[in-house]
Amino acid sequence: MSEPTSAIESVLVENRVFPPSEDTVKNARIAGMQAYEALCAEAEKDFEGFWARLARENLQWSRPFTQTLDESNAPFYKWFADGELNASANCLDRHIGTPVENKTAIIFEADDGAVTQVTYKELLARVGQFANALKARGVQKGDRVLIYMPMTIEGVVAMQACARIGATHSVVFGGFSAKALHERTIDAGAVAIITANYQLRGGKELPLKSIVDEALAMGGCDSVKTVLVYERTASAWNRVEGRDVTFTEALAGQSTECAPVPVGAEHPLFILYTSGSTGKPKGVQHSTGGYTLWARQTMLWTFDLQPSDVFWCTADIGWITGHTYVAYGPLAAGATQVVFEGVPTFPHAGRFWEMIERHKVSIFYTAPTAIRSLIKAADSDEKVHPKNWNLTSLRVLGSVGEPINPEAWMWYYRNVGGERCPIVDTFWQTENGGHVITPLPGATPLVPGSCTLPLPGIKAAIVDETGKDLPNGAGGMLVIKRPWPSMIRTIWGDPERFKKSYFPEEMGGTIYLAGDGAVRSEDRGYFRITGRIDDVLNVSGHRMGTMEIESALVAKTDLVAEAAVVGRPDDLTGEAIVAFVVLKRPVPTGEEAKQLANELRNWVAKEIGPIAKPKDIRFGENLPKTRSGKIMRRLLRSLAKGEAITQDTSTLENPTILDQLAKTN
Ligand code: 6R9
Repeated sequence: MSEPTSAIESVLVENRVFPPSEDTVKNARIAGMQAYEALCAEAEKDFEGFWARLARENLQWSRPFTQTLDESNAPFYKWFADGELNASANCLDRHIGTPVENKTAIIFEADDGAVTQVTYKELLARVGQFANALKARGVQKGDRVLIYMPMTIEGVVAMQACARIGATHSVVFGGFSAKALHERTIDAGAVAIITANYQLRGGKELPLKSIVDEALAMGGCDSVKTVLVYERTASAWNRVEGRDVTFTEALAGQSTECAPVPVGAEHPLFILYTSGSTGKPKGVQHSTGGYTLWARQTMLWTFDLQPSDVFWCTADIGWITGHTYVAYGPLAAGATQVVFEGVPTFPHAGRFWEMIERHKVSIFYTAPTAIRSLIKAADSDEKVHPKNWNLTSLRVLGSVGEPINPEAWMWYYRNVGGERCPIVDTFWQTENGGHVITPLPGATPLVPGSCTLPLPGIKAAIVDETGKDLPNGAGGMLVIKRPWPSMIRTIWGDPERFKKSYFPEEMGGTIYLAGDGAVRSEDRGYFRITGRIDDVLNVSGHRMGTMEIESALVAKTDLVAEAAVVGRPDDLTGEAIVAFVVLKRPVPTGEEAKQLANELRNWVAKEIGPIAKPKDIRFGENLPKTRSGKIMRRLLRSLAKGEAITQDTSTLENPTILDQLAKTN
């Protein structure tokens, strides 16, 4: 990267622009803004032709498609619908007989530092064998399989094996509770669950299998016939005879060859549950054709992936980022990638930098929350500052999951990227399948804190409530005006909710509403995401519904009468969860309040998972409500931030509750 055009050190860092260096442009896949604009123009001129070309170039079709986009039943768009393919074949088999077959596909680094590598050929054999094991247990095309696994090669193999036989996987993050797992197992109607006895994180052994047992014991999961258990550690676990089988037993005698099952392009590759505005998580359903196309294409465009790159996305396979940029994209693009089991702070907070040096990582993709916590660690301990490691292998950096504040951007740019590596601040969502608004390393002049411009073919815009375009500089709602291949197809089992959540009638019913607020800069038209406009919080890059947490709190019926949850800005985690709780007993104070707050925190961890624990719990004898009984959430947001109340509170039944709710416990 060349010097910033304006080097003024000020808080207005957003004004600084970092154009790509000539060298980066020269060797890039999309070289310079003209190349980017040419692709946008191609999509503008012949939208379907553009996507058809990319689908043919990126994917191997066992039956070519003849129709590109079917809008006849909008917003249930169909892409490449009469074509047939297999996602696993497009990640593995495609490389056999090419120089990629003996290339390292995955460099796995375990929590304890042990390193294992597999080539593409070896990975294909492992996926084939696992696919045969699934078939032997009766799993068929169209079945749903739940995956509750640690970050391991086995986790990726399990996902690929499902794809290979046309089974739809649903990965549940290993930090979710038995209750969350139970809910998802039933909603998906899973026939099998793939798990491990334990997972290793930060030197600790954490249970997985016993949580599966607990979930299945909650009842209503009769569809589950098999639980496959990867014995990650030597520790004992409880076996349920007739239902449980270890990986070793299941794989014994199975051939490593398994022909990939061709499926229609619209066949559901996976369901991934994410938080929405109600208490019930949404099963986001993705397709095989459109999704795999974008997973590969964005690896090439956004990361400018070259054959010699070593790619590392730090996301867990339990999130969409781990689906698209660990389990599918890097493999479809023939990359060598690092898969990491552990956490960034174990055994020390320089682990990421040490691993970049050890594995010569050239493309590094992580979340702002991780960067902020590592900045903090480096500030307090020089020994874990990135300067202690050789990071010269890096050439592209990425950010995902939440807005990156300009200060964190600058630190990442200087201390990790050596002022040499472009940072791609990729905006996208579980529902998008892959990147939608992002800089391109060899083209886009970067502005810290901005995800810059939509990818070619993505018609992103900022509109008001009626769907009318807003001018640059005016904040509004982020929408995508035309369908794109990797978009969500429906909410599993709830098409009405799909329509209602994402395609508002007031905007005509066919425009995708992202649920984020955004603004475009006056000068460049660059997008900056201002945060969710619905009841969804973003804590450390994890999506949490306020209603989900409220439902969990009121489920503690012996203690809680009512609860309201809001977010407040947090320097480290982006947003923090604040819960306002009315107990079925007098408002506690002092030690009792602290103890009850802790009890509720642990309860939420048990109901949803530790990531949903409120940071701050406040007690009051009531919640502030309007005359019609609506909770005044805006008031609660002010209280959460510790701001003075400027809103009209004359309608409050009992204004003294504001003083109660202002106190933290
Ligand atoms: C990929 C992923 C989606 C929500 C999204 C937005 C926030 C993601 C962002 C970003 C600003 C970025 N978000 N990337 N905000 N800049 N580069 O994170 O999916 O878990 O579904 O979250 O995350 O608020 O709506 P998901």
